[in-house]
Amino acid sequence: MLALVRSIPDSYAQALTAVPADPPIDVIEARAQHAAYAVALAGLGVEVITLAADEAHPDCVFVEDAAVVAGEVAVITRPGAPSRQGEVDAVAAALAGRIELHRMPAPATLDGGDCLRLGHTIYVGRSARTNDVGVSFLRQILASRGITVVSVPLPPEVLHLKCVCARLDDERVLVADGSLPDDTFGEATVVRIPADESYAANVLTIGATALCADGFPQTRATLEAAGFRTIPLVTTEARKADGALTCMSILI
Ligand code: CIR
Repeated sequence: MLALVRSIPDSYAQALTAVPADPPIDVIEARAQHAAYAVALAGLGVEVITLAADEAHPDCVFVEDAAVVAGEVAVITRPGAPSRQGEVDAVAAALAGRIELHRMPAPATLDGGDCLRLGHTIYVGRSARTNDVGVSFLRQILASRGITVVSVPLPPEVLHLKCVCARLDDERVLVADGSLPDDTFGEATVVRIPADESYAANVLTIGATALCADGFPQTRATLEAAGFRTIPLVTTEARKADGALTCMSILI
């Protein structure tokens, strides 16, 4: 497995946030936390490819939003935040030659953080960042590859679908209590965590190991009870910019 990650620019202190970070983002600490994330992935046998930071794009570390990989192809997205749309070129260049690329045209918008894959289904959050044209484009590209795209309406306060849930494996999804209707994920088994730990719903599983946000004991215990070895990672500086663990890599 290969993970594409992207270094943190000095401008990360100006990353998009729903509420201003208090205390402010510490870019040095953010880089240390990001390095630990890359080391954790490498320790699991993942080949980590690191793209250079782009000072013109404060949010560029959140590479997940720039591409959706499924069905042997990658859809290069058109991120919903205009300030982020220029992030995708470097990601597309890094993926070119490794996987077939399809570029999402305007007026479609879609952030990878809205996409959660379980087996042959991708659930796509209809957030403020992802519009119906974006969902339709993804559906059109993936239909011939045996992948079904299901649109999931999101309340306005949820930035991305995976802010409140994440894939555990092809049959199980981790969901923060009270965040989504019970029937959102069809036949999949829903593993619940308490609402007051909802930030920690965004876990990144690699096989039987779960990278999880440090400081959320009930989520960690839930993951271990579900059979995962857990690796807690400090994510305070990603969180200040409304980011979490899956946001910082594209897995191929
Ligand atoms: C943004 O608002 O776009 C970034 N500050 C955070 C993006 C987090 N990405 C993700 O959840 N996939």
